[in-house]
Amino acid sequence: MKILFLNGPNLNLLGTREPEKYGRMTLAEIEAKVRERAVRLGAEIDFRQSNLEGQLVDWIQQAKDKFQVIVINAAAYTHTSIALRDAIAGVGVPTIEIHLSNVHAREEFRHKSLIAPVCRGQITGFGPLSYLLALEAAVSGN
Ligand code: CA2
Repeated sequence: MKILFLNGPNLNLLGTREPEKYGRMTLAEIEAKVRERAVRLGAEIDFRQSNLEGQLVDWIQQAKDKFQVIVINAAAYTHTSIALRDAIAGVGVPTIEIHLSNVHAREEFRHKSLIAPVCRGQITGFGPLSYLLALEAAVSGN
């Protein structure tokens, strides 16, 4: 099974700034953890990050027939992007929304996710573990 992990804007800064909000692990370190677990679960993963909304839309569209599941931390685009929502709805690949922080415990503008209604589910607030929980959910296929 092939799983596409997508990461949105500013997540390339993880581990370098705002550790009180997002922890001390870099995105590369999170990727390494996901890869390690994926090997154990017999899954193949592709792990990408972009600051550009259009790039994320392109990757979602291209996932059709190549990946069985998309796991996405859309970062700030979660709360703003109709384009990402339309891409997820249009591509028909089951998609899991994830966040490091608990978006519902933060500013009100983070409570609304434009992509949540077209995702299979949402995992929020478990730090890097959110990525591993999403991997488990993807592999379980529920
Ligand atoms: O908690 C999450 O995973 C978020 O998706 C992170 C986004 C935020 O806009 C969402 O509401 C929740 C922000 C990612 C920014 O990451 C940074 C990391 C280090 C330094 C600055 C930003």
